[in-house]
Amino acid sequence: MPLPLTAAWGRSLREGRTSAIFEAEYDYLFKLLLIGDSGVGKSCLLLRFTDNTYSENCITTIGVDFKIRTIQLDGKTVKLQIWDTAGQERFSTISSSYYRGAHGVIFVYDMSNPKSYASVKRWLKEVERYAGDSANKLLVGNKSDLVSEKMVDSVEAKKFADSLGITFLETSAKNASNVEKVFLTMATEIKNRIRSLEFEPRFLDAKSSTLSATPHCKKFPH
Ligand SMILES: Nc1nc2c(ncn2[C@@H]2O[C@H](COP(=O)(O)OP(=O)(O)O)[C@@H](O)[C@H]2O)c(=O)[nH]1
Ligand SMILES: [Mg+2]
Repeated sequence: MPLPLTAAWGRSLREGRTSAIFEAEYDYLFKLLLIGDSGVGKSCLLLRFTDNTYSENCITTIGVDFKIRTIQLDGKTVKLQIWDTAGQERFSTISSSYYRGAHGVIFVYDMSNPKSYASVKRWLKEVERYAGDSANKLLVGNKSDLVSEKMVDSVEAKKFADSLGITFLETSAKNASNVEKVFLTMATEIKNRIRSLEFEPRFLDAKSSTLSATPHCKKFPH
């Protein structure tokens, strides 16, 4: 019966569980977060990546926690579960459960808005507090199409990202520039981190509690 099955799948995904029936669908499931000030374009980036659409009013999150897109990476099927806020960032009241179990966090600022760039430091602290320091991070300067309104220097942002040891990319959800690259880079970096853990059995043991908190990152051994 396709309908009840689909409903059950949606419910179990929402509850952070996956039905055994569906496990064969992918090799990896990564939980990614989009974080940053309100208005920087998080929802538009998500919609561009998952639906390849853009509108001036990208409110994706009414009643929806996340969107999914499955990609292929080095012959593996990687399911990206990408969480977007429902606008709570306006009030700095993102629930700690939003961060839980995240494999990767994408920090977004608006290149035409220096305040949103300054806020990244605050969002970094939030993430370190709630998601732990094991999640991969990536810095994104969005709205690169607004060339004449650019207020945040790319060299400065790149230096900041380098100081954190993370990748920096400039995107435009509007004209789709670099949007694929952001998510593919993030997925590749997470996959590489997880693979390096697999080759370090002692480290795996020591970190077993961290790994068990993220049960979906790897469904099948190679
Ligand atoms: N010019 C331009 N505007 C954008 C871009 N991405 C988002 N916007 C606009 O910025 C506003 C806020 O976008 P939204 O995705 O809702 O931001 P969020 O609050 O971070 O989710 C909307 O009016 C979008 O149309 C972009 O790449 N270029
Ligand atoms: Mg939004």
